[in-house]
Amino acid sequence: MAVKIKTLSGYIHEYQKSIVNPEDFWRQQAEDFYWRKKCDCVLDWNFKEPRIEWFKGGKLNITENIFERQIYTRKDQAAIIWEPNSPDEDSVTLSYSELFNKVKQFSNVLLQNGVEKGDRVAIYMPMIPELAIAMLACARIGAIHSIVFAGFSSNALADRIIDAQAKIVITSDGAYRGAKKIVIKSIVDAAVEKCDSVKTVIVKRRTGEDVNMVDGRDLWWDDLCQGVSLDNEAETMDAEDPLFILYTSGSTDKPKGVVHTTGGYMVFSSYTFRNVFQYNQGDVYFCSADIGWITGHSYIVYGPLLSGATSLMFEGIPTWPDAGRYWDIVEKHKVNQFYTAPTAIRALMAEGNEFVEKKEMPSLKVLGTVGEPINEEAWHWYHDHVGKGRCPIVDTWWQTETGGILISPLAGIIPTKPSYATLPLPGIKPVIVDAEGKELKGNGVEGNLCIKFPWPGMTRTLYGDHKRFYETYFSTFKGLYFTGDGVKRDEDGYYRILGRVDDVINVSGHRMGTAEVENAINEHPLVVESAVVGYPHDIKGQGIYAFAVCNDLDDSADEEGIIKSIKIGVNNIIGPIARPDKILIVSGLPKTRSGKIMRRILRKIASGDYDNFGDTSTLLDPDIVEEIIDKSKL
Ligand code: 7RM
Repeated sequence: MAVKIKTLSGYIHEYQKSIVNPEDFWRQQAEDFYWRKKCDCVLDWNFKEPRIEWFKGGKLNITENIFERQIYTRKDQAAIIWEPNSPDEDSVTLSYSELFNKVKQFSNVLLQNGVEKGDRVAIYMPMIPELAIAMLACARIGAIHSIVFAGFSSNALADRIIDAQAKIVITSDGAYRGAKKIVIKSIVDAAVEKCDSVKTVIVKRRTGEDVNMVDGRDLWWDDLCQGVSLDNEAETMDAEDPLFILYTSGSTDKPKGVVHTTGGYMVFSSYTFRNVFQYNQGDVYFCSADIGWITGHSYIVYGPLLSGATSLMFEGIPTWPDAGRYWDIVEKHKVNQFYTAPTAIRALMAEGNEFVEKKEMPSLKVLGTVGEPINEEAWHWYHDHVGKGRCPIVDTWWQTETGGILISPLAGIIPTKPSYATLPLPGIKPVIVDAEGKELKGNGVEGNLCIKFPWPGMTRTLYGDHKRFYETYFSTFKGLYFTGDGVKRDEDGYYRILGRVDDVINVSGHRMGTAEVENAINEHPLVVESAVVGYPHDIKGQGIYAFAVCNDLDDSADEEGIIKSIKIGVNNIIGPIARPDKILIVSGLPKTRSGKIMRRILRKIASGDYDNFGDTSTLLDPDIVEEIIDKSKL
């Protein structure tokens, strides 16, 4: 493996180099890998169309870089340590050669079932090793995986399958989540009913319950693997061939299929993994995310495995059987780097210190966070109680679209500051612009976070909708990639992410479009219209507050019952992560004369801040605000 940055001056040097000549810098990073054919051109780009191509002409397979390239040195080393939901069940370790065999075998299974290069494969699975095996098998044969987090509803799954026109769905019978057993297969059945593109459903046994297998469509994973060869030659892929699609929420109701391609994503996910976490050979690295989100893609599977790391994958939840589950895992497997979300930290902090105090966790060297801003209190608790004051915290800022970490300390190298993502990684050029798009230079400024130069891990398009890709990220500020986040650069030049500036809210580190939730609420037969905003929530970071206008309600209406049924509706349409924390039934929404909802006012009411609504002169009906305020106080 190429050089890892080891000192602050090393960082400064590499950063300078990467900015002066990004193409040379990334060409060097790409040299770590095995290319069946080297690229003709490191970078070709413009942010106008936009067109972003890295390592054009290069040919490779990402799984060949995980397995064949490393197999002689890492054959018996653990690739994945799988920790099941229940501490009473044995954990499973898959060495690089064992994982390799499983991936090759399942690649053959996919080929035998008619999956071809370029086909889309939807994966809807709990956190079991077969999830990683399925995604790597797709990558090996050149099929494009589209993993859907197994907490989404059948409707949400169907939307994603239809958008990607997936040919096959890979799933499980059920899932364990803490004390609960969850059905998975019947959710897939309900989704697939609406999806003509799906010809085959492959089902891995996990919970062993009875499931309905549709003749001619549904097949058991284990049956399919019986007697199948372990020999498989990886497909040759172009550097810019799509590797996967991952749907994420935006400010409109339809989720966006973020597309990542092969060569650039490979180089970027592994480079950032090694440098941010300062991973050393032999370390055990544990990221508590679900593979259904980008963090799991880049920092449980691809980044770590491309770096020859041992990656721990956990099926369960942090609070079951008790709030010490993570710390038990850290001690049991001697975890060296631990990466989680602020919402998990806050939830565990709320359970008190006794669980964490019982654990010394001497193996821990690095702690990471991702997904949302971390408040100072949670940062200090993490630092003092989990890290015992001796582990640097890497507060990593990035997005589904960025493919990997863009702004973060390098562990132990860049001095940290609570709540700050600190400095950009090499190759990353952040800029802050005001509402008019004017760049705010120098330190001590605050505004919209944009990136002005491409990096290899960035998304190339939205699946099937390049126009929307341009409009979402490149049209707000000409010539810049717009992140949707607000940011402050302090007097030291350190970056602090302030949160979304668009209609996206961040609930427990999960991105939710307010329009998406509104549409789900509006499906309710009594709801005429609704407005959804985020409000500060102690554990979730942001909670979901919905204002719903209902038809024909008289004084005797059962508002409680209506609220409950709206929540159930949202649950069915999107999934439990989108269920509003609070719903207020109101007789109207504060609108401007031109009919725009004044969300600013609703946000203030939702956060319990009733003074100073700013300029309300454009309000059509000021009385409505008074009514909403009164009702929200009840
Ligand atoms: C990796 C991931 C992206 C959004 C992003 C931010 C927020 C992520 C941080 C953060 C403050 C952080 N992808 N975000 N990391 N905010 N500090 N370290 O989360 O696509 O699901 O979400 O999450 O608003 O735009 S994501």
